[in-house]
Amino acid sequence: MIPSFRFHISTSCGMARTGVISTPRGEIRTPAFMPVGTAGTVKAMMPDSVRATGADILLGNTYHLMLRPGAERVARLGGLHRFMNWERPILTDSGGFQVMSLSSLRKLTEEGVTFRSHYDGSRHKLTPERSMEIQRLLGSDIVMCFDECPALPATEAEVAKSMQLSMRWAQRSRDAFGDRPGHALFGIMQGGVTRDLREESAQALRAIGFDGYAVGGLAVGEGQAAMFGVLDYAPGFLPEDKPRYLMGVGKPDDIVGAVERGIDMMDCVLPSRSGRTGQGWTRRGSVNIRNARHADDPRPLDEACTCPACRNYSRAYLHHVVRSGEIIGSMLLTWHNLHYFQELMQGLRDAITAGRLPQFVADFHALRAEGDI
Ligand code: PRF
Ligand code: ZN
Repeated sequence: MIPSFRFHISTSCGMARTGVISTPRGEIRTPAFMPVGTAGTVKAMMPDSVRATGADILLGNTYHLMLRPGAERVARLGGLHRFMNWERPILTDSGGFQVMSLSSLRKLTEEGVTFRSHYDGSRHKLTPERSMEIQRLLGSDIVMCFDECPALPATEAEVAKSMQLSMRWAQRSRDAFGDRPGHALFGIMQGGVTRDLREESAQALRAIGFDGYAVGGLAVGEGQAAMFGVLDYAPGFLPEDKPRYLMGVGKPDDIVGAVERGIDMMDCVLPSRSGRTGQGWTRRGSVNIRNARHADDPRPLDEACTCPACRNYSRAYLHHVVRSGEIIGSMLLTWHNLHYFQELMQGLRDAITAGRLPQFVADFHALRAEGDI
């Protein structure tokens, strides 16, 4: 008997909730932050180190892995978990969003999307059916529906048309996914910043029925106020007893605001990508370690942080290795950033459990307002 995919909410505090998603590959504590392992690696980190930061689940990408090294090859090599040496849960994005942002010569039809690879210009096609097949070949634990995230700015009519296409693709994704015990399929809500379109999208997804529901189409340039505006109502359109995943978000203050509004899962390249350019995220905001003011500073990036970068190295050292383009600079800052993001999630979970989320949020903003040391 394969253990099933389940979501248990232990405590709610306003719209916010904390709980656990159980999968055959382990538990995911929610609210959860998923580090991005696009191409079968969280860049500059070993899997054990990613785990040591507190991550329960990683995100992988259909688009990148289908192009290189290829989904069939990964399957022959035992699946993505074994391939990248990460035995815990993996969520894979479905490819449509990455096709739109990365590839060239895209052609969108009712059937799906054809495009040229951003690596070598080769021609490829993605449909809901092929996306489900690729995510199955990879061995993904949480599979995302194939959707379209409209490029902004777009008119309301364009957003409506795109959302309705995504809902037809959601039904095709559901049909192609079939019944796979222990694996989950998440629907993706679209509809831009229009309340009626968000509600229509949620209704369509609920009628199909999914193991979890994502809020897509946000953090695409609308700004935090508009995003929070949508998050003030959108989670309420979704089933209360299923995980809600906000795709591609975000900065620490976006995460806190999303959790307050009922989001259970998030992913973002920010902590890893910005770590590779020398940007560190702390309780006091962000720090550019390349700045000359750090060159002689013997203090750690964050004196309260217990990550290896902060326990063992000075700002002066981090400044030196990042400026010198040394690989360890990327490694240490990525580790610190992921550690900080996971500590923030643990703080949110603890605050919800203790019924003191409003105080936690107030303290979070107060410390950031003070700024870096
Ligand atoms: N759809 C999918 N992946 C995504 C998004 C989306 O709308 C976003 C939007 N922020 C990020 N990643 N499939
Ligand atoms: Zn640290």
